[in-house]
Amino acid sequence: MENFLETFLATVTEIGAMAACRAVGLGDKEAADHEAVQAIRKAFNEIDFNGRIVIGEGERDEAPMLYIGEKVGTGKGPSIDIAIDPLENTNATANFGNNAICVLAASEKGGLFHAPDMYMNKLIVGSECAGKVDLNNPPEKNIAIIAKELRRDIRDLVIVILDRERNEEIIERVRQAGARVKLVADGDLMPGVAVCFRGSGIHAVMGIGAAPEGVITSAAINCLKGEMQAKFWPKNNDEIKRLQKMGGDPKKLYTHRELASGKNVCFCATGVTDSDILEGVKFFGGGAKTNTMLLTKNKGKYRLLTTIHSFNKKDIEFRL
Ligand code: VTB
Repeated sequence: MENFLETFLATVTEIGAMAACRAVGLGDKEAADHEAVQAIRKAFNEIDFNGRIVIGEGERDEAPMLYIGEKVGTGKGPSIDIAIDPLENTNATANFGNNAICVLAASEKGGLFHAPDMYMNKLIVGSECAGKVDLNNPPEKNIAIIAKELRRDIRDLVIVILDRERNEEIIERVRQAGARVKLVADGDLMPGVAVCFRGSGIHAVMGIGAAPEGVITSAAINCLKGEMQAKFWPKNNDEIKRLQKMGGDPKKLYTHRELASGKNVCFCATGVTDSDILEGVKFFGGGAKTNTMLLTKNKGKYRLLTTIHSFNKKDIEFRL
């Protein structure tokens, strides 16, 4: 990643979050997503880089903007691959729930896995448990390892799992093992990032969620010191074929190092509504305040950016 490019990319998620936030609480998730997509595309196209969307809103025929393969940027400058979720957690946005973010991962060309839109079984832990857990273990064994490495009782652990029928078995087994399950209605991406922060109150993410979100999460994990392991979870033969066509192996256990293999991976997320780590957008007369997490792997930097945006540009209101 060229110097400063990641700062421009963080501006893109800020702009996307502010656009999506206009639709927070209005009950229309498509409108919220559309606002974010339009604003993001415009913002990308003002930046001097040669961007390519590798994970976006879907295939070209189903997504008019930010479709897979779309070129973004002015075309001048470095070649960068982008995996983007303009609005992760559209339901939370529509209903003013928690954990909606505007998020992207970027890397030099070829550094992000081109995951098709299907499910993925995930296991995400913090640095203390990295290299110790194994997605191929029974969940009970991983729970015991996590407790040991964190020097806690199993009953102290909090494991985030998406509240879906497909996760019923793992929810039951984690509870039977004695750990506490924090069920989330939507959005397993930010909890995966939160696991890598002491004091977040989350000790692991487990269960089946979306693969594209998994790749974006893995970029964050690659910048932090945690570990993510994942296996694609195709529902049928068509999905297996699609995965194979995109270079994926349905039997393989992938780590965050393979899903986000670039040397210059970066991750930016701006809160739309409040989440485990980030505050959502707050509007005030004539402006807004955003909260963004910017992680860059090769620079080893973790930045939390609070930005005040003044809409009339001349009359900035300085706020805390
Ligand atoms: C998951 C999860 C995402 O959407 O994939 C979910 O990873 C979709 O699940 O964070 P369903 O198909 O069962 O609705 C999110 O929760 C939000 O994008």
